[in-house]
Amino acid sequence: MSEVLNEISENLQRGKAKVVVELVQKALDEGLSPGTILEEGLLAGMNIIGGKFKANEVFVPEVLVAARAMNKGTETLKPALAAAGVKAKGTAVIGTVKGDLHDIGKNLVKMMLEGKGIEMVDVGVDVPAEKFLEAAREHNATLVCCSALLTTTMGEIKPVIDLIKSSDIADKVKIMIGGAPITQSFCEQVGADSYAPDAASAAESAIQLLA
Ligand code: B1M
Repeated sequence: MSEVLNEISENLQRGKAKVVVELVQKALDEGLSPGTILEEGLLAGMNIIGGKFKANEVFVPEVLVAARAMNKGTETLKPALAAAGVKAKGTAVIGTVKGDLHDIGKNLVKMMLEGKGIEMVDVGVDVPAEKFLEAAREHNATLVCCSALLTTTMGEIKPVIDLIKSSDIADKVKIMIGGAPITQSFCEQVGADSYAPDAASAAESAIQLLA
């Protein structure tokens, strides 16, 4: 692998956003393709962080700074990616359900999915079912991600699923759910397409759902 790609991956893992931006520009100047810089530099680094997070080797602050470096690097790369015709792997809507204001986990999941090349539409917190549906329609999303952190708000997930599954876009949209009180058996009970216990697993699951 090219030295500069290695450096991008390593600095991204350390959360050095400014250095990552400089290295992405250097890689472009050296003539590396934007797709290669994305896959073998930025995404490679983010995948390592995702694995370490899953294994409890790094924690939320490290993931957040790495994700910020990933976002800055991607911003630098975006014009070149668009020019080279590298397409996003799909669009997903993400939000925390109605009555629930917790957003740290949701933001982490969002960043990890962005790290996988998925275009994310963040509808925020305290999101009613109708807003998830409207955003999915408006942005032509094929994945809706619902986060819930309270036992009192996890019941708001089913109305989102019921509304989407009974809508005109039911056939093309998959639903992924997660958050501290959510389990696989709850996922099956409410009819979601997938449950992920953490942000790294959510990113893997999203890629499978979008495939
Ligand atoms: Co709140 N809170 N909180 N809180 N809060 C909890 C969740 C709680 C467990 C604390 C406790 O009592 N031990 C408890 C819930 C109890 C229960 O329901 N059984 C609780 C409570 C009760 C409350 C209030 C009701 C307190 C009150 O006012 N009396 C209130 C509710 C407000 C509301 O939402 N309406 C409240 C408020 C708050 C703050 C505003 C102060 C703050 C939120 C700030 C913010 O988010 N911007 C807050 C916080 C910070 C917490 C704790 C301490 C931390 C949550 C967190 O961010 N964790 C939490 C206790 C705890 O978890 N230790 C607690 C880190 C984050 C990375 O993890 O969100 O689990 P998490 O996300 C993980 C996974 O769950 C998963 O991936 C993430 C990364 O691995 N995941 C997904 C999450 N979403 C996913 C979606 C997916 C897939 C995976 O697919 C779509």
